[in-house]
Amino acid sequence: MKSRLLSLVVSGLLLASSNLSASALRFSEATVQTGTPPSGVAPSPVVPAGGVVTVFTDRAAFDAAFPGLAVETFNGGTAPAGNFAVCDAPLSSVPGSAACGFDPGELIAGVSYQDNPGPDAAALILLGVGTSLNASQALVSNTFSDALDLVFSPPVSRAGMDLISTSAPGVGDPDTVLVTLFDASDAVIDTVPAANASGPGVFFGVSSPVPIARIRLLSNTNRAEGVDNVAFTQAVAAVQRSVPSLGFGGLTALVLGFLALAGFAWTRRQ
Ligand SMILES: [Ca+2]
Ligand SMILES: [Ca+2]
Repeated sequence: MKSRLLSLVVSGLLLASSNLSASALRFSEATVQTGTPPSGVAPSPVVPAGGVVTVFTDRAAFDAAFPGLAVETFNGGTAPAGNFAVCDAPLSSVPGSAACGFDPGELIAGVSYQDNPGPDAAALILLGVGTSLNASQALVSNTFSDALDLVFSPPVSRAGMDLISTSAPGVGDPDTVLVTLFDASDAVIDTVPAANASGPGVFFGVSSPVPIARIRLLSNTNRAEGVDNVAFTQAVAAVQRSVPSLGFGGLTALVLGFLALAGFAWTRRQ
């Protein structure tokens, strides 16, 4: 009898919570909450399922391993503090019709942000400062059931970002995000089933031996997931192709080597 009563209570609670989350299908329709502080839940271990990629959970360690990367802050867009702006997908350095105030070329080129399934109009949210307890502007998906895709062209060998997750303005408690990494042929490289995220953001970095063409982020609790402070590098092959120059030292060595050979040949002819 006791166990039946308990199961009824649990069912009731589950129903209540599902009704709560079902009340809004999109972040832009969610009711504003009064600043929910992070609950202090301990971060779960972040382990790639297939062990193919290397995961970083500390930005300082990621920066030390891959120094000098440009960082996309999303701070150049226009979203009111404590509120948000709605943007069309895809969002990139080539803005669409509603690009949340980003000028053409303002976002770092080489990556495009879009909802999945998508891309759709009004599918992205630029969070103003503090809206999800975020320290600065950040980009999340709008429809809760959607994922957020980062599409890289050319593919990248490593990427780091703060993972954001929120269910309504004012809400920033911890969440976990399923991260799926795809190669250029859209085959899965590896997955990270439970990367830590929150309204303020939790760092997640990845390095892959297989170039990454797409990173899909999906909240494990049906929230609006997204990113801030995104850093990435081109895959090694692409970098080598784009840096053919010898530099001054290399050129000097080449000239000296040529002169030495010419001198040797001249000496042999004497
Ligand atoms: Ca930012
Ligand atoms: Ca989602």
